[in-house]
Amino acid sequence: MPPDQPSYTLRRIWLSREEEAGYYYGFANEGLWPLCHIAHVRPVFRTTDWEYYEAINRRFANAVVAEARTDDPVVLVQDYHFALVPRMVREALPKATIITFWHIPWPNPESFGICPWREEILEGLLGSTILGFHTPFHCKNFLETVDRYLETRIEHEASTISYGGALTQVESYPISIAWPQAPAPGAPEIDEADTVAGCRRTIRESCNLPPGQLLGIGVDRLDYTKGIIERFEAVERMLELHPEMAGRFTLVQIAAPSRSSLDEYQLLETRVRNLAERINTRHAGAGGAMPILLKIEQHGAREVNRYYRAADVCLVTSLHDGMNLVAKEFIASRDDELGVLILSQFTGAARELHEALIVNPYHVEQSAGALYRALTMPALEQRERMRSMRTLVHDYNVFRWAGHMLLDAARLRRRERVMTKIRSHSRPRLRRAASA
Ligand code: ADQ
Repeated sequence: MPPDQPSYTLRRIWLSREEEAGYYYGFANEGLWPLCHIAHVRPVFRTTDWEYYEAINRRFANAVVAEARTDDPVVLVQDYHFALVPRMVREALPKATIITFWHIPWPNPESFGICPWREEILEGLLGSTILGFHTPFHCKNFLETVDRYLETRIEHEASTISYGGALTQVESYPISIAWPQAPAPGAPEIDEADTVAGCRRTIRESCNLPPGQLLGIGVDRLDYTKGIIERFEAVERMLELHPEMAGRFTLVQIAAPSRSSLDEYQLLETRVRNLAERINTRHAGAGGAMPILLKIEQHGAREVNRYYRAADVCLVTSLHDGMNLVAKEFIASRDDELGVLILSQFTGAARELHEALIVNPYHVEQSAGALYRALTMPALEQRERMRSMRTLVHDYNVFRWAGHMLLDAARLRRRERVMTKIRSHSRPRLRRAASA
């Protein structure tokens, strides 16, 4: 991959329909996903799903072991679909350096304790050399969970867990995005349609909105953790408090269908559609411009970027989110240094993007107030905030994220090699001392 410029090999692992239903939709997405997010959706745990989860984790681990060319490879395991893989790989390749990154939040010990296979999940993850989360808070929750349910030695200062003679380093590595490349000197200018002015014009035209329409944008997978209902309610409340905005403001919500074979997600889609319709009926402006334009479909990255650049405000109102990359993509897209980010305090991104308008999405009045403030914010203040956030996202991009994990892994590998050497030097001396 990629086919036109091959630089790495992708090995695909096949699942049957039943395996996909039990392992992916079942244990991972009806069990672990709601378990780790505080969104008040009950996790569902079924023994059959767990059995599929174990079996599929084993299949992936076996594939990794079969691909290994040395007895100490560096293995990167990603996300909650593979909690058991680190231990399984470790058993076959004891000298491997295994980096695991958990992309979603880690809950507190009480919440995690609901999982009937909590010990197995923890033991699985502790097969890792390094276990990464987005925020120090998720690391702290993990350490406390391990402390509650397993017999281990935890060094809080070093953030390490010693279990069964092996050490796991638990660290925070806030993920980010690839900063957009500036055109190379001499390269053709970007299309007019991709300039901020071009995006503002064409997106409004394609949405049948007047040229001066104030535009909000929401981009999410259609997931109950993303706070789409709460976002629509905030729009409605803002229009009630500021009726002069009716017809002048539209929120374009781009929602990618996700996990739609699960009841909870079908229910959410119906609720989202109905609420948008109700708000549009009640608050349509005199000119006919709707407050909410709902597009339940996957868009290309270039098109999403055009929406970001066309918007006056981007709304990220997740009820809980490991990081949230939409917030960072919006910032990266705004080389004009304008536009306002409204950001939920329950995202990992809120730990870094302090110049966003931070809101509690459960508090509809507060979000409505932030939306009005964003729409009336002077350009000077928008610039100050945007400039500061752009510096941060530019500097802490996804390459830094990967680089930090790899540097830590290299440091631990070096330390392990030195310790092995010291042990092999001191063994003969110990034997001599014993025989003397
Ligand atoms: P997600 O829950 O998927 O990721 P997020 O970080 O926002 O959430 O990433 C979503 C990505 O999908 C973004 O790149 C966005 O542009 C894209 N996207 C969303 N809707 C789209 C649409 N309709 N059309 C096209 N693209 C769309 C999980 C965790 C997050 C964590 C990431 C990365 O839940 O908390 O930030 O992993 O670790």
